[in-house]
Amino acid sequence: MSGATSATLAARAGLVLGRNSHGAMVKPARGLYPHQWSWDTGFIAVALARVDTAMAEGSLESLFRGQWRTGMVPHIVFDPAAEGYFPDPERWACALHSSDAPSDPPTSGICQPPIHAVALTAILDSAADGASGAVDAAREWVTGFYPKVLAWHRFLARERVDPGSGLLRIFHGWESGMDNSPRWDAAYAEVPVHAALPPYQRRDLVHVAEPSERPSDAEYDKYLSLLEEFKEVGYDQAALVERCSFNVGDVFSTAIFALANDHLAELARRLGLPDAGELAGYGDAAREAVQRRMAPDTGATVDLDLRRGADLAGGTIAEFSALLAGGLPARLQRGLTARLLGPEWAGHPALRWPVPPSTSPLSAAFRSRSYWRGPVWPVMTWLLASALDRAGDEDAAGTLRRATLAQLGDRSFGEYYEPLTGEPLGSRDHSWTAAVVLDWLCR
Ligand code: 9WN
Repeated sequence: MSGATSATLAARAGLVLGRNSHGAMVKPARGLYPHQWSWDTGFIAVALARVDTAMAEGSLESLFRGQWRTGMVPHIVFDPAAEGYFPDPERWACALHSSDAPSDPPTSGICQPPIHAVALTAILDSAADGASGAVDAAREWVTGFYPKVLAWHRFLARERVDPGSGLLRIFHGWESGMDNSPRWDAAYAEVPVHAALPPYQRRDLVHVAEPSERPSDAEYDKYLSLLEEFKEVGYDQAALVERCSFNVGDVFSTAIFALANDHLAELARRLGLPDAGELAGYGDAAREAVQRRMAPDTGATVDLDLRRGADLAGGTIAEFSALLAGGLPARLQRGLTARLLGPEWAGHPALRWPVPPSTSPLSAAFRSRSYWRGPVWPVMTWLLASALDRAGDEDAAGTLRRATLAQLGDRSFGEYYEPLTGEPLGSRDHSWTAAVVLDWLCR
C-alpha cells in the first residue's frame, strides 16, 4: 500500500470515529448501534490513543460511568437521547431489579470481554512518543482511572471465574461478543423460550438490508428469554450460576482476561501501584485455564458447557484463544500459527483475502454471510495479529495486517465482510473496523 493510499485510509478511519461520536461516547455505528458498547470502546480507545489522547480517555470515562457497584462494566451504556435499538433500557430495567445498577446512565445487565486494560497501556505508550509533558499527564490520568479497571477485573475474578475449569463464565452469547457463533448452538438449544416472554419488535433489521446477515428471530426469542431470567433473580450473579439456563465457560473471553491482566499488572508495576501480584495471578490462572482446553494434537481450544459438563463446538475463531492468552511453548505457538494461516483458516483457497473468517470454511456450520457464522471481522484479525506480534512473530502478524489493509483499501469500514467475495456486510462505517485501521497505520 503506497504512502498516499495509507494516508487516505487513515484519514477516512479518523472521520468515521469522529462521525460516530456523540459527546465523549464513541458509538459502534450511527444507525444500528446508537449507544456505547463495552469491548468496542476498548478497541476504539487503543486506536484513539495514537491520535487523540483526550478522546481516548473521554471514551473510557464515558463507558465506566455505567460501571455497576459490583465492578461490572455493562456491555451497553445507553445514550438516553438515542432511539432505535432493542432491547432498550426499559427492557433491561436494571436499576429497577438491582440496587447495584446505576440509573444514570442506564445500562444493560451483562458484560463483554474485558479488553480495556490494553487501552490504558496504549494511552501510556503513545504519550511516551509525544510532546514532553504528555507523559506526566497520561501517567496522572491512568493512575486516576486504574482503580475502576481494577474493580472490573476483581468483579470477574470474584463472580465469573468458574472454580472447576478456571474459565470465565458467561450467561448470554452477547457476553462473548460473538452473539450467534456456532460455539453457542448446543447451549442455546437448551435455553427455553420464556413462558411469559413479553412481545417485542426487533430494531436491528431496519438497518440491515438482508435479514439473513443478522441472527434469526428464533435466536432473538432466546436472547430475550435470558433477559427475563436475569430480571427474575435481580441480576444476582450467584443466583445465575444456580439457575441461568445458559452457563458456559468461554475460552476466548478467558484469553482476553489473561491478556488484560498482564497489561494491568504491568501498568501497576510501571506506575508503582499496588496489586501487581494479584493481577498477575489472575492472568496466569486464566492462561492456564485456556491451555487446559487445548486439543493435544492441534492446540485448538473449545468452550465448556458448565451446566452439562460437555465440550461445545470447535471450528470457530475461538480455537485460537491460546494464541491470545500468550505464554505458549515455541512448538505449540508455531503449530497454532501455522493452523491459523493454513488451508483450514486464513489460507483456505476459496477465500477472497487471506484473513481468518469467524468460522472455518471447512466447518459444517460455516455460513458466509451470516453474522458470526462465517464472515470476517477485522477486529478479530487485529487481536490475533497483535498476539502474534507480542510473541515476536512479526512475519505472521504482518501477513494478516497487510491482507486486512488491502481488503479495506477503498471499501467502506464494514462491521464484517463476506469471506468468499470480500464485500462489506452489516453496518457500514463501523467504528472498531476504522479503529484497527487507524492503529495499524499510525504505529
Ligand atoms: C449485541 C457492537 C456489538 C459488538 C458485538 C456484536 C454486536 C450486539 C448486537 O454488536 O452485538 O451486543 O445487537 O448484535 O456481536 O460483538 O460489541 O458493535
